[in-house]
Amino acid sequence: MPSFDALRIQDPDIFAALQGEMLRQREGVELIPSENYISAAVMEAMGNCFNNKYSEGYPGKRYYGGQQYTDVVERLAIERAKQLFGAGHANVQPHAGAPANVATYFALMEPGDTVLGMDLSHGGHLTHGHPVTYLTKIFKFVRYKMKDTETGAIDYDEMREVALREKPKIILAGYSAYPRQVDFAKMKAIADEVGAYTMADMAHVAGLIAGGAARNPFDDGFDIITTTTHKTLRGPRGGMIMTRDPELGKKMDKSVFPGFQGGPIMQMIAAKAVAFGEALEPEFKDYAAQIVKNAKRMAAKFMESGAKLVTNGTDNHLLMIDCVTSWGLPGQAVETLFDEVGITLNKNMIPDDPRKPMDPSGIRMGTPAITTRGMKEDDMDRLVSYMLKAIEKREDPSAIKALHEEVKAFCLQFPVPGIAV
Ligand code: DSN
Repeated sequence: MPSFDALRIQDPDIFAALQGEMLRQREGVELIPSENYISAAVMEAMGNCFNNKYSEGYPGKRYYGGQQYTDVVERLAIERAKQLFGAGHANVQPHAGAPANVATYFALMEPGDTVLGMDLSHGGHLTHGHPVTYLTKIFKFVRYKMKDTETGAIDYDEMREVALREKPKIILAGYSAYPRQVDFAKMKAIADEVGAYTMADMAHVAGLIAGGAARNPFDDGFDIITTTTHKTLRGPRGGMIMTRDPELGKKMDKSVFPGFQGGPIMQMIAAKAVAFGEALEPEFKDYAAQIVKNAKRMAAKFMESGAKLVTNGTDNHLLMIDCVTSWGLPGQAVETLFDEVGITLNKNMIPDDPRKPMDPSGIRMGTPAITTRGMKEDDMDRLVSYMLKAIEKREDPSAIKALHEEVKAFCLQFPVPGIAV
């Protein structure tokens, strides 16, 4: 674990902020479903002299000398990623999930071409064609949705109709606020009918796939998987693109570099390799399974209390609560209230939300980070009771303060990997 001795002496302001963040992470409950805690080994791999090296190109074919060790780490990251996901080709250089998606779009499409992805209020992501992104100036994005928000079933008939009409180049699966499993085989059949590529942005569930707790889109014939590496996969912040098709692999490599990015961030690639090594260990399967058990238990407890969950439950790591229907409060009010008791989650749009993205009706929460800390089903009961108590006592400042102390004492029983304060 880094000692931070040099930082403490040289830059006390930054050290103080870092120390504050370490305490915040230890004393609070992290329920943002896209966050997690990395191990000490991953942390060490991402803060070191690999930062000093330029390595444009790929192992064995670089534009700069001195690549004896960078090639070792990038090759290891690639090989481990391929093994984890059953991929034939992996590009581990994308700096984050958005660049991985953008590079994939440019590898497969010409300006003006169409992507068919999930409606954004039904769980799609900004990079799946939100009008605020530059992507929509270049490509056309059309939508499918859930047929039934009570079950989360996707409307595959509508998807097929839109695909036949719009002739998309890419049919896109993968979501940042969707609690259910997807029928990749159905999507692949529709894509084959219209000659589209299939792309799965698996950022949220990559760790579940790697750990065998969610279906791998490659097993249903998907062409491309993109992902971040820092969510359920529990690695450093970063992105990755994988395929089983060697020709598509060449296109992806060209698109990432030189098409879109410059020098790879080699210390993050080293950290990706370490995280993938951890995910190949048998314990990772237990972790992935426990994430889902914890989320299901949390969902069941909320529903028992009368809260309204989007899709009435979950199959993965996250749940979405309609706060307006459940408690007569908008998502922002609930996010702020839970912050006051040391429970962090995020406000979120619910399907066809009548409210605005900055003031939506719902919240989104998930179990990856708390599962990494070692929490199990009984602890979910405890957390749900804290959240319901916060709602009940929201007008009583002393009760909220006392609850915050209780949450803190509870959290301190669960060590955070990579943080010693
Ligand atoms: N920001 C991520 C999330 O929270 O889901 C997606 O990029």
